[in-house]
Amino acid sequence: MAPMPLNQFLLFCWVAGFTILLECSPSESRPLEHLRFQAYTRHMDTSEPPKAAPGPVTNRSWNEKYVIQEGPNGIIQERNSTETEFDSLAADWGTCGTGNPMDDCWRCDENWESHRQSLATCAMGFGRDAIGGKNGQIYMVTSAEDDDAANPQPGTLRYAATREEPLWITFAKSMTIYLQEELILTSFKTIDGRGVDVHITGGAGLTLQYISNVIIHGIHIHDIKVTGPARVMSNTTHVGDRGVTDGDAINIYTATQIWIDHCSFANAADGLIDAIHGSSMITISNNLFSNHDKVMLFGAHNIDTVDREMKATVAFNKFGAGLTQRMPRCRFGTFQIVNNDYSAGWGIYAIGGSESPTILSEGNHFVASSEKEVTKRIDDGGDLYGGYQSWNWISAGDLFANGAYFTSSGDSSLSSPVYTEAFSLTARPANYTQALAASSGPLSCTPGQMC
Ligand SMILES: *[C@@H]1O[C@H](CO)[C@@H](O)[C@H](O)[C@H]1NC(C)=O
Ligand SMILES: *[C@@H]1O[C@H](CO)[C@@H](O)[C@H](O)[C@H]1NC(C)=O
Ligand SMILES: *[C@@H]1O[C@H](CO)[C@@H](O)[C@H](O)[C@H]1NC(C)=O
Ligand SMILES: CC(=O)N[C@H]1CO[C@H](CO)[C@@H](O)[C@@H]1O
Repeated sequence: MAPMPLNQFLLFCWVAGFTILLECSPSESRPLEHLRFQAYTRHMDTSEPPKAAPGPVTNRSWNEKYVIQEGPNGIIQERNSTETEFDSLAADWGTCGTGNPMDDCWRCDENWESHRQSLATCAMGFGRDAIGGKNGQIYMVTSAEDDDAANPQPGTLRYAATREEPLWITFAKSMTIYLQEELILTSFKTIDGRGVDVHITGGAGLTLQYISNVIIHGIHIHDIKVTGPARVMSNTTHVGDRGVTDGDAINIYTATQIWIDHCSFANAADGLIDAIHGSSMITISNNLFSNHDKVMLFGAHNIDTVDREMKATVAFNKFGAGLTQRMPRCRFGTFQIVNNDYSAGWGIYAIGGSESPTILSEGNHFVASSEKEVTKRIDDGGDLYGGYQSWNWISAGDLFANGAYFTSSGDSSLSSPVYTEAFSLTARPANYTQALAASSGPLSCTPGQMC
């Protein structure tokens, strides 16, 4: 298919209506994810979107009406089916009708508690290869204590997080963990808060440095403070002298294959999630953010050209009340920001950056409050790389309300290689974004029932 300007492309898809999405694909060379998950609709139905309630998914009628499913052979077929047909499709294809593709991968499994590690196959976006503690043992945290950061006691989160072997870390009961010092994780760990209510609050946050393959799912992290200097174990063979922390809820430093899903974040001394200094292959999905100034930072410095390699996906998050800026703020790298709910507005800007990052904004729902512009190009004193006009920022299929607007720049063709490179998962129509992000944050999960 010859490249086509974005507006013509969208019109084509609109008119094409029920034709197979593949034909609407702006590029033939998109990664595997595109082929695997290009289900879902381009029907552009204008009826009211569903009000998906957080909690168990029991009513599938919405998906019956809208979803197009991809079959086992990669054959995409429109589904206009009855509930019975749906159930058999769901069984065949492992979907469950939340409409949210990552959730569909696991949320309808009533036996989620005995299949915890199947979550590790559900990541999408650039962090899709993050396997966390898959194939490791389940470690159950029994104590909320954090008495000795240099020599953690068995049963604590810090003990589990610093072990050498892969671990799938769960919690015996609901608990509030006050971390005396930053919690430094090792590779191949999952922190899985499903079934309990875990809050990390009042003290330090999490540090993911020089590691890979971490999944953090279903925990609350809030009211994080600056801590240190201190001696902190980073793995069982190393206890280091750490300086004063920034006070991030999660600090990702030179780390890759990271998936942060269904967590809630509010209020920290510095960023809620900062991924810096050569970090990459990150997916931040289904999280609920609220009450904070500097929400999410990708790349910290105007001289960190190593961050040109950074790739991150920000998908299905809800940016809630009381947020000011950095949803996210990007430097150098390549970012797909897709199907996020920005309906609570933003104080200064939603999506911004410096040093010519590539930004592909798709299917987001932006509702401005007093500040109308979604975007902000920030002169941080670094190289402008030919000026703001040449930075590749594009909005495709976003929904704007209350005067919100996105200022595009650079390449204006969605089919150009620069945006193909930024593509990591297929956007759903922005009309559905609020419903898709409605169960953001930790889910309430009961053993024997769907989450
Ligand atoms: C499912 O939702 C639809 C529309 O919201 C409603 O008409 C129907 O009665 C619901 N079915 C059940 C079993 O709750
Ligand atoms: C789906 O349903 C609509 C109306 O209910 C009908 O017009 C259409 O032909 C159906 N499509 C398929 C593939 O069965
Ligand atoms: C332990 O941490 C130190 C300091 O970060 C690092 O140099 C070392 O390679 C780590 N060891 C292992 C086994 O990961
Ligand atoms: C609720 C909502 O935002 N509905 C919109 C869905 O998309 C159509 C077509 O773009 C709009 O007209 C609706 O307002």
